[in-house]
Amino acid sequence: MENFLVKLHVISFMFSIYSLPLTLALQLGFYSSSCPNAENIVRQIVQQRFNGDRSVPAALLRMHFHDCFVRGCDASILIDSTNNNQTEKVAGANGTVREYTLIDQIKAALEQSCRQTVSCADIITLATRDAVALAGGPRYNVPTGRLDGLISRASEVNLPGPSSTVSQVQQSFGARGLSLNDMVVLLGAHTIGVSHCNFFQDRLSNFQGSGAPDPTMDRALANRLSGLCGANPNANPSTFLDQNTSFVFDNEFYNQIRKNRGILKIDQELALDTLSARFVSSLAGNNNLFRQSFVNAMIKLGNIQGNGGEIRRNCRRRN
Ligand code: HEM
Ligand SMILES: *[C@@H]1O[C@H](CO)[C@@H](O)[C@H](O)[C@H]1NC(C)=O
Ligand SMILES: *[C@@H]1O[C@H](CO)[C@@H](O)[C@H](O)[C@H]1NC(C)=O
Ligand SMILES: CC(=O)N[C@H]1CO[C@H](CO)[C@@H](O)[C@@H]1O
Repeated sequence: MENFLVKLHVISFMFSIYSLPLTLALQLGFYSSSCPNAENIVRQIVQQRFNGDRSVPAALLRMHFHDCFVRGCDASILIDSTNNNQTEKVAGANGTVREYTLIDQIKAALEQSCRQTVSCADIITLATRDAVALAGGPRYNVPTGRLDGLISRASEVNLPGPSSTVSQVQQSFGARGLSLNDMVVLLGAHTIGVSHCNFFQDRLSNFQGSGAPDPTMDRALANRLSGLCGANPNANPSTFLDQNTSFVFDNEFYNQIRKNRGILKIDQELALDTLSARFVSSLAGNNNLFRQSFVNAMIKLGNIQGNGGEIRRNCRRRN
């Protein structure tokens, strides 16, 4: 197996010289013969962890997004920094990505059952899929067969920020094969989880030097957040991205932003920018549309190809 993967990597390197991507097509049930229990093992451990902490689905969704947007879905986000390497994990945007130890725990269980067979990139993908269902979102089948990347560099983390415009974010998603519709749907992941004050504090007072809060934020919400963030600025507190059904994976996020109750500037802009407003309004009125579109968009997100070359034994470092 190891030799096979080394050869694949060499072939993939040769191809990359001619800049032809080596496409290893992902498939449903990739591990059904090599590790028949793989998907069950992942699901059980995610379920256990979820039973103790309902915020786990949000953590995994964000991890999956951050992984796939940098070098494709190749678990590059999991590599620990060393003295020589500042890896993706330590880039500012990744500072609050969490649940790395859950991935370690799943990996350890899989290594026990099927040595060096299931990639860390697939673990993130499967665990995220299971977590979405646990939060009340759709259940879906997701293709597997990803390889783990050999490279992880903090300097390559180039994710859109919370103050990006809809058009900037559209470009960033477009560069990865995701449409404007996919983008609006994927940002619906903000129906669960939290943001820390540092990502939205600029909206609460003296927004863009105006001496007042961001006029696109509901006044009562701005006052409340100002109290929250101002009371203990050093602690950088957090608040729910969906202020209504904060733990439920539903389309309520879209209704909230239509009521000027978006927390991040980019979330609020989705409802206001003419590029995205019509998508927001149809998603706000139709939870089934959101669920179905989310599945399609997640599969596209998960298909962003890395150029991974191995199955890591430990998700935190190359073999
Ligand atoms: C323009 C694109 C996006 C921007 C600028 C953005 C920005 C952010 C920011 C600033 C936070 C707060 C992090 C913290 O304070 O800990 C956050 C949280 C989150 N993001 Fe995004 N995000 C984007 C797209 C996405 C996508 C595509 C997904 C998943 C499909 C996603 C899933 C999440 C989740 C679930 C959380 C909550 C994390 C937690 O509770 O730990 N985001 N995002
Ligand atoms: C770490 O740095 C070395 C040399 O700077 C490089 O060869 C190696 O690929 C890096 N490792 C990762 C995981 O990026
Ligand atoms: C919260 O969401 C429910 C539906 O899930 C809705 O009926 C209600 O109006 C919402 N409340 C607020 C304050 O937005
Ligand atoms: C967990 C982690 O590595 N956090 C880092 C995120 O990025 C900031 C800024 O680069 C660092 O200070 C954190 O240590």
